Amino acid sequence: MHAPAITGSGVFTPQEVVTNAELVAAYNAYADRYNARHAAEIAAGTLMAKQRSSEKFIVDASGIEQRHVMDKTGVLNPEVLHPLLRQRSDDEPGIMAEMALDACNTALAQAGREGAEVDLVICAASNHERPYPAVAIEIQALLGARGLAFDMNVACSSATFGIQAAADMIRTGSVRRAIVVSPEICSGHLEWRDRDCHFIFGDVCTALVLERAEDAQGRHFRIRSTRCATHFSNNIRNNNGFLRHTRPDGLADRRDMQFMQEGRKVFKEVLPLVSRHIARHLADEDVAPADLSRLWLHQANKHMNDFIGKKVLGRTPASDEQPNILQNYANTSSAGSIIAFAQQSEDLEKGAIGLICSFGAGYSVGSVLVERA
Ligand code: CO8
Repeated sequence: MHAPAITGSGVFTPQEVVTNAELVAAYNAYADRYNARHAAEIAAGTLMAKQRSSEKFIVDASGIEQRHVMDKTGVLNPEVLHPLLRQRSDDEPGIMAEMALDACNTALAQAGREGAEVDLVICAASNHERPYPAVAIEIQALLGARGLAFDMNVACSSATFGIQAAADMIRTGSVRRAIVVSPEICSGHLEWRDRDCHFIFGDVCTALVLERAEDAQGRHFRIRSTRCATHFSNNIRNNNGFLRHTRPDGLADRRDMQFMQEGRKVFKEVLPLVSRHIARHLADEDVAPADLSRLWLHQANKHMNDFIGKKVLGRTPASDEQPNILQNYANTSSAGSIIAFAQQSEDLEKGAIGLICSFGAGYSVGSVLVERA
């Protein structure tokens, strides 16, 4: 058995930023136009008027201040309200592979490695731009990597589940060096015409290099253990599957073809699930909460993270103990906890212990216990 380690991390951040002010202005223009167009039905009581969105609500309810997106022109056009991404030819790299290449190259440079030294690529994300060929295999080819590659989807927990899969393969020796890459184009499956969720998501790509600890070229994080769990719930759901066209209304612009959630239920049900999961993982590893130097949590909601941090540590964590990046990135699904890890881990001293934890649709929860080496 070999000890797996995280030896490099990379984040590709799209250049375009949508502030809450821009988002709310676009949504409110859409709502006003919608209400004007449907004034007669609304007056007759056969249609509900659209309520306006508010910057104050968004910050107070979630802590999100802005998000990065792959295209803001469509997102901010009240007649469009979704990103406009050109159709690429089959001979060009796909958009997810392009984002992935950027993040992977940063992670490989940090690890002191070349693409050709990688023998496993897992593209772990909450949506893939096509079912086949796997996006991971395209990334493998662009990197010049060897071995095998496959796509994984466990929604917000895709990256941590991907880390567990890669770490286990490194432990047993079936692969020597892996990349877990998470290109998340959440803007493409967010319903921007729904004020309950239009503020939640952003786009990004993260990548991690995992290899045997003995192969590490420099400072790294040894993976002490991983733990993944799932519990079925319909409270976060998307029905845009491949059978869509077989349904009688298959081409309709149905609301459930985009991201749907019962946010308040998710909030209430996921918090105890995650707190218990982390507590058991730490206890099984004989790690006391006081021994934890850092918690890199899933980035969906600041209040959720505050609650989990307090529950795990038994006190209010300092901001550097439980860093949040969601104010800048919003929820980036599986990439959120990895952005926090990539951007806020360099300062940790040898021997420091930290925990990456993601949670979300499924429900799913994944935790990775790491030690600075
Ligand atoms: N502006 C003004 N008012 C608003 C707005 C708005 N934009 N939105 C809602 N309101 C109103 C509501 O209508 C409601 O009004 P009323 O009381 O009159 O009914 C009131 O504000 C309160 O609304 P909520 O109860 O919805 O507000 P909450 O305090 O619950 O906050 C949150 C909403 C922020 C969504 C919160 O519930 C939350 O964060 N929940 C947890 C969500 C979560 O963690 N989900 C995980 C999803 S991510 C995931 O699993 C990945 C899925 C795959 C990726 C998909 C990518 C697209």
